[in-house]
Amino acid sequence: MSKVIISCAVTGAIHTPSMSEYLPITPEEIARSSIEAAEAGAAIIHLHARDPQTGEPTPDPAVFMRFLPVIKQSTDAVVNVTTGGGLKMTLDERLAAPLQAKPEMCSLNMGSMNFNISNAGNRVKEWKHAWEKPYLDGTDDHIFRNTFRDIEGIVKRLGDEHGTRFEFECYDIGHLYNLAYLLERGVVKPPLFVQTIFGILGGIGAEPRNLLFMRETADKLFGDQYVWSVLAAGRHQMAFTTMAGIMGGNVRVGLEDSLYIGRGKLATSNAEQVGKIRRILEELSLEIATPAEARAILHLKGGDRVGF
Ligand code: KMH
Ligand code: ZN
Repeated sequence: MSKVIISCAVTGAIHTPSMSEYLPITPEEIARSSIEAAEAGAAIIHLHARDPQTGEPTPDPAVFMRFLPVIKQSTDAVVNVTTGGGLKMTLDERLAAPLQAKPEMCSLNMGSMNFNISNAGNRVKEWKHAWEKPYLDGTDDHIFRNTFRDIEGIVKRLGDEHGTRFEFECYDIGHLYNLAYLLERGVVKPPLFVQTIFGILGGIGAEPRNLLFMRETADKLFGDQYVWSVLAAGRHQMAFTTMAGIMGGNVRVGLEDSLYIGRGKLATSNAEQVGKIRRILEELSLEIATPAEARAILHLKGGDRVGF
């Protein structure tokens, strides 16, 4: 049985500073939280950047460059940079930092979709920053754009030109078929790292039967040409990642996907979530992959061949 790759998504672009005081915001906080997550057992660190003053998601490569080298110098973890960016960014903005960083991995979202996070701030009593509420409220009219042309452009500009490989973000069954279409045409190369995502409003719901359905569909479409991983939003995070581990899959945790460590209890760090899923997996006699093992499983180019 292959070892389990733990990815940790440390800050994202969904949660806002008023939702949790523990969400890393500044480059220093993002670097520290990433290093702690790697020390706790994450082999892959998935990264977004935020405006250091306001916490608003930013595509600015200069901000990314304040934490990417620090993480690289302090850990052996695989650095995975978002191409999804934040909700209001154009595709060119989303690609600015990845094109400069040329990381070993980037996320690649496998379809255009509704992405409604307007309820994410329901428990917030007082907003710290003016951008937060309108940012979330606007998502009931938001289309997260990822056309076939967009996706193929990203594969060409990052994958073909810089050897970056991808975490294929699949939020619904159709996204698996989109990826299969690209595989058939030779646009993407195996082994595909398929991140199946549950519980985003606009994607497939977080129900165990959907986990089975996504897994069965991916097996049918990709056979032995893929490496399966699971993330689930909010309160479903630990249950779904545990199920994934039992079923032979890999897992993603982190404050991008859930701010909680238990019912009604905020996680105080990314490392706390990594430590929790690691304990659960090890109790199930599963072994955790090191960054070197993750690189071998996913055919990555190596941490010495990046642009930071
Ligand atoms: N926010 C996650 C559900 C990206 O960064 O490209 C998916 C994600 C997207 O991580
Ligand atoms: Zn992300």
